Amino acid sequence: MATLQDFKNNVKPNWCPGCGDYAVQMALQKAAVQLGMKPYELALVCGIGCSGRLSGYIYAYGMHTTHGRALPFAQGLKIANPELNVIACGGDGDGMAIGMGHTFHAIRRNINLTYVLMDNHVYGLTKGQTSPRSDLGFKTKTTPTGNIETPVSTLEMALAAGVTFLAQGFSPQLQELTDLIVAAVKHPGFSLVNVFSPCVTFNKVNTYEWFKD
Ligand SMILES: Cc1ncc(C[n+]2csc(CCOP(=O)(O)OP(=O)(O)O)c2C)c(N)n1
Ligand code: SF4
Repeated sequence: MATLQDFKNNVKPNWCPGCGDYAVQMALQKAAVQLGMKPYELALVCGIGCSGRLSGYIYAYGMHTTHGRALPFAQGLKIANPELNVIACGGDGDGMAIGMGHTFHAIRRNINLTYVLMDNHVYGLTKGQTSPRSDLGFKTKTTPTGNIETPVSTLEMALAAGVTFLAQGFSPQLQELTDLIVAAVKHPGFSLVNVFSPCVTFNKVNTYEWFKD
């Protein structure tokens, strides 16, 4: 039986101190242990963004793909090797902006994989522009007078696409998030786990306290 240590590699994450993504990484590792996986039975397929770096920080198969394209890679991988546990990860920009078409169609295609969407309501990696999840009025360098676009509701979009497993977690609630990922992986179809994973550097509005409320 593999332990948490077996899923750790020696790469030091370069996320900012306090970033919500650390806990998502930990929850994924704990879930893999809870599910009795071995590192070679897990493939993490990530998009581009701070969240996309996750595939490099866990000892398992990892693919750091292209922006908004984690799901096409992940679906191809699962079709080619159905034995693998395939988990795709990415940010709200990755999945709800450039990758939105892929997200919608992957949900309705219902291939057996899990998508962990790390939602911080902002583009972190590119230093703080609005994402489709940003609140109305949210001020950034690209929206100096405030965001005028109504945010996308990820969960409603997923329901409209016919999602067969849908959950929402919060990165500081580590055990709950782990349990959600475990249940998602066990689900025999496409599972979406949306995780509120705050960006402490470029989003001073949607903070841990804000998400908690
Ligand atoms: C085709 C393409 N367009 C734009 C970019 C620039 N880019 C990189 S990451 C990113 C958005 C990141 O935001 P998000 O997906 O929310 O992830 P986060 O960094 O917040 O985790 C953008 C626009 C890119 N790498 N490739
Ligand atoms: S910029 Fe934001 S999302 Fe990126 S590592 Fe820092 S806190 Fe996390």
